[in-house]
Amino acid sequence: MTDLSRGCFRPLLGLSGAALALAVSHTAAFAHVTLATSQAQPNSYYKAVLQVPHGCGSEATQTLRVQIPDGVYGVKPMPKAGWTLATTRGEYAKPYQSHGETMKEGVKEIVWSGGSLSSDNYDEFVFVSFLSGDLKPGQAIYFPTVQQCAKGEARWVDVPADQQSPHDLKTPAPQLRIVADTTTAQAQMDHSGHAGMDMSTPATTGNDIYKAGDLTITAPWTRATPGGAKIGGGYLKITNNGKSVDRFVGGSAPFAGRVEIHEMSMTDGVMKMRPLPNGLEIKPGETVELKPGGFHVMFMDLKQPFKQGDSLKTTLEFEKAGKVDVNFSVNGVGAGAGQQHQH
Ligand SMILES: [Cu+2]
Repeated sequence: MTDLSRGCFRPLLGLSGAALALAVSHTAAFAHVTLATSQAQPNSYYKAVLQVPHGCGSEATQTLRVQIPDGVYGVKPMPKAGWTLATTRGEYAKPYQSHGETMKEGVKEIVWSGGSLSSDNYDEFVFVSFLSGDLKPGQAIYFPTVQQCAKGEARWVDVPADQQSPHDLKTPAPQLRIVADTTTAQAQMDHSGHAGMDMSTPATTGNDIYKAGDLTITAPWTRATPGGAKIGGGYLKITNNGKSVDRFVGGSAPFAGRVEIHEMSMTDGVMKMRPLPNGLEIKPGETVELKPGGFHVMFMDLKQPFKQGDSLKTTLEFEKAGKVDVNFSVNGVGAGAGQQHQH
């Protein structure tokens, strides 16, 4: 990856009016670069699809640059055939936690260059990201974007001032509205497995019952994983019908690199999750429920997406009852959904 900040790279923002004037053609107002999905929840994955409907006036677009705002983490751009992909990394305004690691820096700008997108054609430029839990519903964040052509450029970098609508701007930056409602954002790249605050019973679950020694395992289920999600949560009930303590210690699955047992809990007002290295105790006569917002099976490094309606064979492992094969039924993306948590 090229470090653009050391080359002839010029920051996107704070540009002079002269270049801006050059950029705007009479068709500009109808040729905004926008995000295909303009709403998303905090604390969730977001797949950004930048829609480019027009060149700089009649010129073909040769370069597209987009700047990543604060609160957008772990950005991974999608390469495009015929275009060279480069990123500039930088420090995050606020570090974030991912799988027990503190991430202090990441991609702050993406550049697709060396292509030629005719002004008569339309194309999309894609990246995936994670939206901070600090983003507030109602808030808008902006992804300033610049199209560069053989002659001139179009700078979609304007951010509305208070009370101003983006429609008042000549060259508005692509906008993402942060929303609270699950249903609005559900079609997007939702965190695949984790629901946080909402302890409600999921809409649908599997109905299978499995026996392993003194244990009864009921209704393993998971959710469809949209987009490129690499993790998924698994939920089930385990009843110990025996006289001694057993322990759910782990498992394996052909579709996942690792299978862990996690716990989600509230710490200082923030939903956090942690692996349980010693597994999960199941006392005699007790039923332990693994559910969104609490204990869960964590499928990591997924090798394939989970598709609704699929049944995913997984081997669960218990200290005393040993190994048992179960099937996790895959429900919809939003099944049992609540607040998403950061992974
Ligand atoms: Cu987890």
